[in-house]
Amino acid sequence: MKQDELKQAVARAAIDYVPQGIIGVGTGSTANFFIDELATIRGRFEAAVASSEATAQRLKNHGIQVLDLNSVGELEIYVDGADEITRHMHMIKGGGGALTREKIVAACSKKFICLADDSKLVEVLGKFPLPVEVIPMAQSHVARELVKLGGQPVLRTGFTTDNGNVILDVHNLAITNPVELEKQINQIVGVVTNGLFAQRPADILLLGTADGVKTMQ
Ligand code: ABF
Repeated sequence: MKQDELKQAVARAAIDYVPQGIIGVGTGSTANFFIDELATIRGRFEAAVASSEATAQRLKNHGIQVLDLNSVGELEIYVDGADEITRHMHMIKGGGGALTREKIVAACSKKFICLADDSKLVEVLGKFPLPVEVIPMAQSHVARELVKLGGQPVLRTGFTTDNGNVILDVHNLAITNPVELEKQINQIVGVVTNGLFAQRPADILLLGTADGVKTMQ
């Protein structure tokens, strides 16, 4: 099966988890498949909260109401993809640059449902460069601090986040303790968020494989 077919299969499987109320919706190509599936059950749920401008636009294009996070209470579910995920449900996210809003919406949700094809399941996180969103004036400072942690930060050129910040993609990190590293990087002054989702891991992983969708929790 092609990767897109696996993404589509997990997106379809995620529909079973959609509650009647308001849904948190992620960003990226897998999340886009999910948005397209949501469009087929419009009316079965109330509205959505988007983790990026791109997601908000795609939802609206399908006629799905998009609400501001500050106008709603806790969400039942947040559905999003990942760049890497382990069996412990720790993830690297942010390849699409939406990590900060993704982490915020995930934090406001009772359940995080991660959609991934099986190429994303890894033993140890870090082969995918870890995205770190940084306030522009702190870019050099944060880069030096990331080098001290053993990484090789590379500025994502020509890219500005929805929040007006820059992204440093950190290569060559051996992420053996994701919970600790997530905290350490967040303590660097000038860092807005890093793409480790370990302190608040996924609750359910819908994994697309050649043998069908596997549910892990
Ligand atoms: C979002 O989309 C991001 O956190 C992650 O970087 C990316 C995954 O992209 P795709 O679904 O296109 O592989 O989930």
